[in-house]
Amino acid sequence: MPSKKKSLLKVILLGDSGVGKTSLMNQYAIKTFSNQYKATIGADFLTKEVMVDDRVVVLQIWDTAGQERFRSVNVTYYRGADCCVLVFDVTAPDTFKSLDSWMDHFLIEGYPRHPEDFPFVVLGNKIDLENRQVTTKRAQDWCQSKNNIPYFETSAKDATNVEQAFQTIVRNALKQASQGTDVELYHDFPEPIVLGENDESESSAKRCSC
Ligand code: G3D
Ligand code: MG
Repeated sequence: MPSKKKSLLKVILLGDSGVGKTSLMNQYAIKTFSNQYKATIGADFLTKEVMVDDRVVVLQIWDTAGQERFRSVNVTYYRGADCCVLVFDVTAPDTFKSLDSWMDHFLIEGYPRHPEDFPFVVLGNKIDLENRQVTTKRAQDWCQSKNNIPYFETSAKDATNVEQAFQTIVRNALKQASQGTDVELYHDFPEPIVLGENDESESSAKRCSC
């Protein structure tokens, strides 16, 4: 009989309002890009099942759902995170400058067990737009200065690099979770409750709100 045990990984998206966090999550998990998405209040997450080296990993991708607009991300959002994805908009330099403070906020408020080697991934989003203002080099330099954080340039709109970025996110989250300190890693857990009338997922993505 197949084992019901699965790996549950929690990934959180952080960055200024408008950089494309929700769009990236939707593009990756349910392969849609919609300008119609309306942020809900409170944290919001999607789950997606992915196969990594013959085993099923359930990825919970948490979206701030509007809290970031007021820089008031609830610390419960950070709890138990296995990877923190910092997102900025390559056409908006201020969103790039904010990465430092988002990172600090996570490290201070989130109390990760190993802050010195906690996995971050940086995404420079909206590369489909013409008016880029943050160069690749500038972003890479920043990432290098922060202990070599992996950096991807993405477009949630046309899906450029989204899959590739999430592969790295999953691998790094898995590495973090399997360092022996994450008791959540293997456990039976209930199927997520799907809210809303239309389950858009012919894929394995499901949305929950809390
Ligand atoms: P957020 O969740 O970080 O606040 P959203 O950001 O995902 O809500 O995106 C904010 C706006 O940027 C949305 O447009 C969205 O369609 C757009 N956007 C997100 N990612 C991309 C991208 O890769 N390319 C382009 N061209 N636009 C993107 P609106 O018009 O709804 O504000
Ligand atoms: Mg959003």
